[in-house]
Amino acid sequence: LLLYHPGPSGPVQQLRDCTVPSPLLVGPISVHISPLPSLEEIKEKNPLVTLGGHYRPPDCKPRHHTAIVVPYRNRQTHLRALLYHLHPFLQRQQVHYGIYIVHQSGNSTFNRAKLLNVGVREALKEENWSCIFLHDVDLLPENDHNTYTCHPEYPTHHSVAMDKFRYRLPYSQYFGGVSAVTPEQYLKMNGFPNQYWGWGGEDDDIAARVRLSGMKIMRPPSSIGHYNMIRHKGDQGNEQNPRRFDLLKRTRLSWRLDGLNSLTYKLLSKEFEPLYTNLSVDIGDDP
Ligand code: UDH
Ligand code: NGS
Repeated sequence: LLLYHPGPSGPVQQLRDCTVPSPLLVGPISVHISPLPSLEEIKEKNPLVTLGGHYRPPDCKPRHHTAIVVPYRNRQTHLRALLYHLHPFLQRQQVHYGIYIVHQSGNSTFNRAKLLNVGVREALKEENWSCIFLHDVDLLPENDHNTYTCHPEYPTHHSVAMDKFRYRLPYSQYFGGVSAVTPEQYLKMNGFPNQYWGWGGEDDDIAARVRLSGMKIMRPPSSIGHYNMIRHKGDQGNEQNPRRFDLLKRTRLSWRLDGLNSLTYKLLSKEFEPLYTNLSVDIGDDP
């Protein structure tokens, strides 16, 4: 039911709050789709998504405003699969959302956590998001009861049951894959480390920051936080970081100095694509 009242500049639509849980949820979903549709086809299946990959539920007032931030380089088919699954998934959850792809330009060593810092900062410049999801491009959620919203007090780790780990946590402090913070939680932990160039450890550093800043990690039930990882080989330019163990030993000392408060980068372009906002960024190189 819609209610209308006249606003200062003509009639303003007043929507009822969206109900919780969303009546559109279906539970477990299959993510095995082939052939993978083109971006054009995905766009056609999601007519209410606006330029830059934004969406608001059309017939109720959303309770949540979630930015999805994806660290990215050279994973085109994964990106297409993610967009194909995530748009309808989030629409069924009736959240107001936007998808930000943070593309590391150039050939310097990949730096996932720094790209996430950039994504959070740029997303918050654009809108007053209440929740920010940090989302690997190759992880497809398999149950829409896994809602893409934030816990008011503590960061949440969502990818608790990935097929590649036989639907279990690989270890209790694991924080990789898909996780979420509010802007307040993000500030409290001084964001993420900027110094992890190459594969490994940055997610463990983020988990340590949660603890060191006086918070703890929340998780959805393991039966709900199911993810399918798209299989792939190791990436060029993201070789194992031999320094990760030394860096992790120092997180207790470094987290206040390195993070959101020391972040520098050059935003090369911001493109409003039909299904996502593409941020191309120069984050420098491994010193
Ligand atoms: N990513 C890219 N491009 C790259 C590297 C990483 O887009 O070249 C992004 C992407 O969102 C990916 C995330 O960073 O999902 C994490 O990358 P990852 O390689 O750490 O993790 P992933 O789960 O693979 O993709 C883990 C196994 C790969 C080889 C392990 C080496 N020991
Ligand atoms: C740990 C890594 C994490 C990584 C996790 C899962 O050992 O960064 O394995 O890796 N920590 C360190 O290397 C210190 S995976 O099985 O996905 O390749 O996320």
